[in-house]
Amino acid sequence: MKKYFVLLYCCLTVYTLHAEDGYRLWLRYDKIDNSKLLQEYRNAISSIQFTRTSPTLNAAKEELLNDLQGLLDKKIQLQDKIDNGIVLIGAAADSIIHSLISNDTFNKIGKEGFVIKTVKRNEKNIIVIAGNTDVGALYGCFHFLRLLQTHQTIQHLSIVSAPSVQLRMLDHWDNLNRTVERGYAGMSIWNWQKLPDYIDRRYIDYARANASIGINAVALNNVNANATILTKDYLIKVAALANVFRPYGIKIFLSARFSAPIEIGGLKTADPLDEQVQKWWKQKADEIYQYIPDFGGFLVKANSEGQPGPQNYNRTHADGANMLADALAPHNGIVIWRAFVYSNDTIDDRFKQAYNEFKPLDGKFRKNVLIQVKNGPIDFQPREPFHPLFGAMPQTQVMTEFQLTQEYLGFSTHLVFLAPLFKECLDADTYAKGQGSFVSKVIDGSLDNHSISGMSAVSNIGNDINWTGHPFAQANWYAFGRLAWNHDLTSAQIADEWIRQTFINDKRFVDTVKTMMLASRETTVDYMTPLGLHHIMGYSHHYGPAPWYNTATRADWNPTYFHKADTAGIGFDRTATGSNALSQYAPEVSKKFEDINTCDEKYLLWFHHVPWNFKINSGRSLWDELCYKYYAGVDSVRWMQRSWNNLQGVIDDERFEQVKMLLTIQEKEAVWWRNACVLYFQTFSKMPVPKGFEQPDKSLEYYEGLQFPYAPGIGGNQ
Ligand code: GCW
Repeated sequence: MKKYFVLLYCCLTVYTLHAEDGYRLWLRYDKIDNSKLLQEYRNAISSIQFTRTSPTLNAAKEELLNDLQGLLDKKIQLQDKIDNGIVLIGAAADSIIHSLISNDTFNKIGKEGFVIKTVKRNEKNIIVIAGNTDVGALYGCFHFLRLLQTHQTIQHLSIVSAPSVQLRMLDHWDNLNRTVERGYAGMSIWNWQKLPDYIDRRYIDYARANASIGINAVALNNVNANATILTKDYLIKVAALANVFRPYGIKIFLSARFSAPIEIGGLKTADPLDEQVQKWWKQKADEIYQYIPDFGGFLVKANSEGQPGPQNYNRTHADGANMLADALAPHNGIVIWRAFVYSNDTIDDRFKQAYNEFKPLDGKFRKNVLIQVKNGPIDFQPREPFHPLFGAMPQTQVMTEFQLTQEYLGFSTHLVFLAPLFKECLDADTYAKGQGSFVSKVIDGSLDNHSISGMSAVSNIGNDINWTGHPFAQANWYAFGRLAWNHDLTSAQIADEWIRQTFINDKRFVDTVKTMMLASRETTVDYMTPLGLHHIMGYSHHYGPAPWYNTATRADWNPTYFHKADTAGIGFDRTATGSNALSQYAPEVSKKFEDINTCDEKYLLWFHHVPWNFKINSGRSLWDELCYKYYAGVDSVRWMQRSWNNLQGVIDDERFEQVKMLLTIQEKEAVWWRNACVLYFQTFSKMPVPKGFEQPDKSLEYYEGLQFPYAPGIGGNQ
């Protein structure tokens, strides 16, 4: 008997351990734990009906059957006649749907939008979920499930929703050997060796997760690309993934290595104006579309950080992009050309280089080219001003590139909710066409009437059981998808939804965790790079602080290049007396930053070399304020720890403990950042750490001596 109990106990433990390992992301669909709501939902939903079958509607059917059964804890039937409590799913062209939803409504939702509406038919209450396309209907189903998971009422539904941008894309920096450049969540989820025959369940769950938040495109491989992905053997593997993703509305893109015609095509050149090269790419595109008829197109990093590109042949970025665009155009494919370029030879401020390179090319790109611009001018720092290319290329479709993987924000051990960072960029006013010319309007195409639009983000996904390493890093994947769908959502709304779906709807838990999440980005800025500091992390691996580092082969890979601390002060003068990077913005924008006395302090050291004793708004000297911020950052992490610890027992122990351990690491590393930076900058300011603050317990030499030969995520293009 005892044996059985032990066995049962073990099974249960294994079961619960597995159940709360984070694998299910926000797609949990456990039984609604509020009895009143459960009753409401059970009354409203008795069975589901699909107008037709199609691969996408079948995916929706499987999703609804499983998930509703989980949420309502009752068997959900498939029906073929209209009855009370039916959820009816289909597309505009289906006659029954057409009879229930007006044309007007369908006109509002475009190709991928959806409507969810409570209607009456023959005295029966039914809920219609429909799109103009099946994928729209699938998105509607996921939204409907979200309503239930977040405990919304589903009486009198009338939801009409359409995406803000067309291309909502994840860029994986995954190498073919399964290492992930800047990946901190294990190896690549793409198991190239087992593809095309072995379809890992993860591929399907990945597609479900993306579809649930509207992500409709993925670039599978690193932008530091290996041409092998374009060979037949690999295209067959890619096609197998495309088959899994297709029902979920996801298109595949590949990062194309510009020199592929040489490396895998046997040509002597990759010159975009060479006819043989053009022919090679056309044939390659034709071949790809044979395997993947809905292939999205190419993502290209060219003439950047050692990657080959058109400039190797004295051609422009437009020449390079257009050649690929011409090869893809017959198949409706597109080219996403990255603007992350800074030259090896130019000594000009790195901030300015992408703009200098691309602005003169405005209007020179084909219609099926999108220029992908990082949110800020340097490189995914904890805080950057918006990239001056937004609004500067009205005749070119420009899209954003965000970074979910936390290369500069604590890898996968720091809890940093990135929605506020994304919003800061999207809500920034470029003044390109006067007040109100927000980055969001540039990239959704509305400011300049573009026909394609997009938002992308570098993925933070790996084969860790919980996908992203840190349970809270899942929130960044989620937030990106939700914002690409609707850039008007607030960070708080997104956090709220995510917490409810990923953990529980308990008010105290939701409120506490939301407050933590919303403060977390500013907290990280404070303990890493307050007041506009940037790029002061460890060399190459980017782990931890190294503001002292000054021996990189290029000046602009050195932290000292960016902070410019000396005995007079600290910060990069980018006004007219300095690099004049500010002149790349519209005058209304540069006006906000150019005066040291009125510049928003969050960006102060981005634009000014500020004397140590300069009085800033708080009344403190710059030095004191810098210390104050670094210390406040650490204090906030400690506050997060306390808040989290108070939640013990409210959620499962497994994720509770994981987050607790990770917060301990975050606290240690926040102290490391603070101490290392304060001690180092103090060698210039020669001022004391203000009274009352705990004094660093280690020396600057200690911090300078730390080495991390095996820090994760270092790149390559294997
Ligand atoms: O953020 C930097 C990274 C590189 C990356 C590069 C880029 C893929 O340190 O690892 O390379 O940007 O965006 O191309």
